[in-house]
Amino acid sequence: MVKGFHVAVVGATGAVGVQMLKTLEDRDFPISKLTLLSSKRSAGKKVVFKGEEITVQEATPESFEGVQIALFSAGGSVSKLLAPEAVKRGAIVVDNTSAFRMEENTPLVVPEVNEKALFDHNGIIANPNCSTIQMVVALEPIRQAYGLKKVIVSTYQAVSGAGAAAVEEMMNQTKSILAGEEFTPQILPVGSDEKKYQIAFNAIPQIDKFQDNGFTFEEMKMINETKKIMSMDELQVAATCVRLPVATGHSESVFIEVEKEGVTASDIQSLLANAPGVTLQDNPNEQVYPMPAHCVGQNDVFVGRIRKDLSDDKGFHMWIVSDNLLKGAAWNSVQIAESLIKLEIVK
Ligand code: NAP
Ligand code: 3JM
Repeated sequence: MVKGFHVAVVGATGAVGVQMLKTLEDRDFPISKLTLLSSKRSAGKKVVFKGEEITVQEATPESFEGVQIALFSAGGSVSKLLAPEAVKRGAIVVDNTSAFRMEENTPLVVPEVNEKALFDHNGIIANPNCSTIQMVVALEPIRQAYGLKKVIVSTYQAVSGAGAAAVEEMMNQTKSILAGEEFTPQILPVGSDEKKYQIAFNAIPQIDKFQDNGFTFEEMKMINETKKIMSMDELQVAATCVRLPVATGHSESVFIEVEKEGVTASDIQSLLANAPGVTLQDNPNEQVYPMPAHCVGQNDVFVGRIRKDLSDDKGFHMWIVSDNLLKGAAWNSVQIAESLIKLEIVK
């Protein structure tokens, strides 16, 4: 018989948490007890998991007594406060926020790329940013085969990456605009910034807060996390992150420069056709390319529009799409938890 684990999901009622529960169900994850945690607001709410009703509880340090695996996705401040409390009580934490990602003793893991980094954990394992994850899954096989010198990415990010309330805001704005009614933007681009902008029928070139260097924090996450996951401090990375009125599914236009000379677009297509976690959708003659509406609900990273640059022999362009709530968050976390069991890091 497969052993079950006591699993806690922190932020179980959120956009990521809901997908976390669905993924645990779909994967038939070995669970002996499931503890669902949220803020005071949702405490008492009932959630059905595998046909059984579970009551959501307010997350407190004591909530983690006996928990073996804790999946955190309730924002950075909650993780900073409660992840150490979970570790103190013997749990291993998979954290979906940016709270610990760049700490030296915290592995930042995408199993297709650096699963072995899990062995170096000190109680907390960080799940990278959604936009970083889908990009490194597609780029790692290229890096291994041909070397990687430079990455320039522009993102087209879905609203669900900003939480359930942001999706509701987009839907309501859309209805208001179609009905010719007034509305006041309240959430996007960033909850804690003063100005709010319309997302319906718009594109907002700000995700997370601006840093002193002119990049946003989301852009800096992509830059720093990519180097850390690939163990390549010297990699040249630049990012521009843009929010679009798409509910789910992040898209990325990516330019890369490889180290090796003479690589062809079809070399890269063949490589990605057989890469773990990647589905190649690249046939311009038949208008085949990835799109967010077609990737929703799927765990893979979809890659297409692969073509060689017209003036740079080592330059390639591609289009990378994935479900930001699955590979970008819930599936990568559950996949990490599965790796922890497979590698006997949790027993
Ligand atoms: P969301 O839809 O707004 O949900 C937030 C969740 O956190 C809800 O379950 C909420 O519970 C809970 N929560 C809020 N304050 C809490 C508190 N003080 N104590 C305990 N639980 C609390 O947001 P989301 O989109 O699911 O994202 C949640 C977090 O996951 C984000 O803040 C981010 O750090 C991370 N995230 C990571 C990725 C990634 O790329 N890896 C992607 C998206 C999000 P209530 O129902 O009680 O409000
Ligand atoms: C995705 O702490 C917060 O306010 C959460 C901000 C946030 C993050 C983050 O920085 O953890 C919202 C959406 C992320 C992320 O994955 O980086």
